[in-house]
Amino acid sequence: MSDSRETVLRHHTRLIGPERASLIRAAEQVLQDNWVGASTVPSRSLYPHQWSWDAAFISIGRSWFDEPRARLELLTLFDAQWSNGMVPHIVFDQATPADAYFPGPDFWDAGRSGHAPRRNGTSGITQPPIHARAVWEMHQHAKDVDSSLAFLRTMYPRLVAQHDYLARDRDPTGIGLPAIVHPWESGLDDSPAWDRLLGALAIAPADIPAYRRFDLDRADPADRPTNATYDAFVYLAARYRDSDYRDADLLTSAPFLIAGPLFSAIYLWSTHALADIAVAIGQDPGPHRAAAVRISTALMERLWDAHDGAFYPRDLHADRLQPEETIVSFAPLLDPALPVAVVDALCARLESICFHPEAPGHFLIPTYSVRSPGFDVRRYWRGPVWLNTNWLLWHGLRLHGRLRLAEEIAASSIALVARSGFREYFEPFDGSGHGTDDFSWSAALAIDFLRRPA
Ligand code: 2M8
Repeated sequence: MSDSRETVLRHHTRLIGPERASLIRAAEQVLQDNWVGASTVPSRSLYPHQWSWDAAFISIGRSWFDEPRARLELLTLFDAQWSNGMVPHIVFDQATPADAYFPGPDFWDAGRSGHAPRRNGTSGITQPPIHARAVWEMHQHAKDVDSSLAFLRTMYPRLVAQHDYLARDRDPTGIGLPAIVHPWESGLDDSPAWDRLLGALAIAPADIPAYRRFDLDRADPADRPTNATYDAFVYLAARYRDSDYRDADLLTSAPFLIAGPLFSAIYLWSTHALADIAVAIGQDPGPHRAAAVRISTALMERLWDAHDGAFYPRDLHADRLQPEETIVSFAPLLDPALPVAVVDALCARLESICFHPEAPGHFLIPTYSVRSPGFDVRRYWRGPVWLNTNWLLWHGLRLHGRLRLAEEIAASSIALVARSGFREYFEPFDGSGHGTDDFSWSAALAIDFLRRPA
């Protein structure tokens, strides 16, 4: 490790020692303040409903200090699961005013699908399936083991249904990985990873339904996706909705159809968790273990670019990889079966100047290569550091014994929230906070970073 990197690590570690307890208390307070009765809003101002992968991150953090509410969070989410197994990306709070968030329940009109549980109570798309992993991680440190086992038993069939849906209905070209139909499904909405595909859509203005953004009333426009990006988001969501969410028609109803490294790697990591849950409750882990082997093989065969030494999303219409130096490329570190040479290649890239700014006061890991012409220090998923991607990489690196780099990422994450509060995301060079404040998953994952044993 270079001297400058030792300095980065010392600089950040120094920030956490004496402040640990008060930082944990402050994070717990954010989660308490954002609790709305049976779930947690990501942010009171910007995201006033329940989001799917947020709920998983939030449950993991909350489970360190309030196991019943952590479990209730996921039960609430899965109560809105569709009958085909799809876990919706938003569960709407019916008491929240219609102008609090766009697109709201009327836009999604989920009742058009025969699978939606209650008319218009959810969105019509999904998000990365990290829930089985969340349930298993919570069980690892559960103090009330009986209640936790009962929770595993309740959740197991629902989680299996979620995974079955992705395998059965979301693999239109049979590549063995789940396809997503919208950047919102990726969780990294306006990542440059999708730029080329969105740019090629050639959307006629008449095909974009009239809409009004409410996020710009509540957030700085320099932080949020541009209006042109939103036009594409709304167009794609309307196309899928207008097919009545019929997954059998994906090849025609979803102009944006990709299999991505982050969504797929999370799916795989959760498949391993499903096997562990099955064992804990006396079910057969065999089918999950077999699925994990298949997904791991498909990741390497379909998303690995041997020439670049990187994982990229695959456009399923053109059957072509979409090379772009974004954070999604590193998520396959969550695969325990990843060959050592591939782990080495990913770590080398992570430690390059593109993703590892090497000066004291700089922070890891930017969501886009700092050397890319489109790198943006502030805008949403186009450069800033996010705690959830850091947390995923931290786990992936620990899985492969890359402890020094994992520790650097943890230290950097903690330093960011200690310095700037539980903001939605952070500028990598000065650590300033952006997006909404009191953001639930930043608080929840800070707790997990601080409390999980080394
Ligand atoms: C962001 O996405 C929503 C749309 O789903 C938005 O921008 O309005 C993303 O960061 C997403 O990953 C996250 O789940 C959501 C709520 O925190 O906000």
